[in-house]
Amino acid sequence: MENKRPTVYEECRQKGISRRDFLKFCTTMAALMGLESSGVAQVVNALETKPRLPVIWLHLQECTCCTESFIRAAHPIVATLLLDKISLDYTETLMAAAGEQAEAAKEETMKKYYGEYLLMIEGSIPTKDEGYCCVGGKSALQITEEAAKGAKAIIAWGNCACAGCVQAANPNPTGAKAIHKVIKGKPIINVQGCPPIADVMAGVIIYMLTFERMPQLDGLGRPKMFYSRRVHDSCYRRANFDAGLFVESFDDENAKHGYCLYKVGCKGPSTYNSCGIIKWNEGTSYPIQSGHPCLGCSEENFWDNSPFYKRMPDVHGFGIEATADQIGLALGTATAAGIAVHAVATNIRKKKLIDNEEPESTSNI
Ligand code: SF4
Ligand code: SF3
Ligand code: F3S
Repeated sequence: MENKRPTVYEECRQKGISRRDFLKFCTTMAALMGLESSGVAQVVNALETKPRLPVIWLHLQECTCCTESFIRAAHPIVATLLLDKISLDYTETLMAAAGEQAEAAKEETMKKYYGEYLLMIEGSIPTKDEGYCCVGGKSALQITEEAAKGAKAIIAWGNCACAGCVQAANPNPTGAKAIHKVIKGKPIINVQGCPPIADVMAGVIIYMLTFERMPQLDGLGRPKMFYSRRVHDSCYRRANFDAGLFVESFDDENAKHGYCLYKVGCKGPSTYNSCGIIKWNEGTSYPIQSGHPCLGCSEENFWDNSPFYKRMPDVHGFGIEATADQIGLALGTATAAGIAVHAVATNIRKKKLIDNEEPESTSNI
């Protein structure tokens, strides 16, 4: 019989969070998830009536950037609320316990909440040698398999856990693999980005708590509510792209004017993420707004796909490379044709992703 645990709202109140701030938080979260106004009531109701989710957060081969992002969540109470309320029953970075005590806390959570806890994983699994990334005498693979057994669902944080990130870059010396390549038979959500946006991370957790099911995922396992649009589609420099106004080098006049960064390597046209909409650091900015091209950090193999500061090579399915030159020379038909090709190619690619969506992606967990 489950002990009577306080609801998220009760815990908020105990922490001194006002009803007003609590409601504001619920509204923000519902808006981020793209819910209708009735969705706000569902979020409020869930947080008022349900206890926090038990969580085990594993750190495998990674740099901790996802944790860093998460604890800097935009809404002032997100970090407090989630860090306390989802209860990081086990996370090597943030928990006070260490060594055997920490291992004992993990064992206890796995036993006590068997079948109920969310397993959050930051980092890739090295498969070349068991000695890489050992914790408490166990290999990363062993640790993950053990923790996955009793997990209700797995959230893979960041490009490391979703696709291997920098460790998997050629020549991938540790044989780094994404979680979904190794763990089978469990629902896995890939929350992509290097790191993912804090509010996106929070939104996924709140969604799971509210609806008790997996969010809809795209063909790469990413929640559609945050990854269905290209960075290019919400980019405030897009008008410059369309007008053929490009930065040619980082110190030129065009850069000062805030022209499009496509020619200096921007991967926005092939990258699905919410950066242009949600942004970072309390909605302050994101790479492109800081004058830096999108590196495509929410896509698989982004370290190897192409050099960061060179315009995209002939990425399969995209037809804009040649057009970028033509646009500058002759606006008009070339531009229109290029953009049309671009749009069609992108839609085809996106359609494929949607068609490939795994059936269990909307299932209850
Ligand atoms: Fe924005 Fe990059 Fe697209 Fe240019 S190429 S409009 S900078 S996303
Ligand atoms: Fe990884 Fe790219 Fe940082 Fe989140 S996601 S740990 S490197
Ligand atoms: Fe990553 Fe591009 Fe956003 S580099 S943070 S997906 S703008």
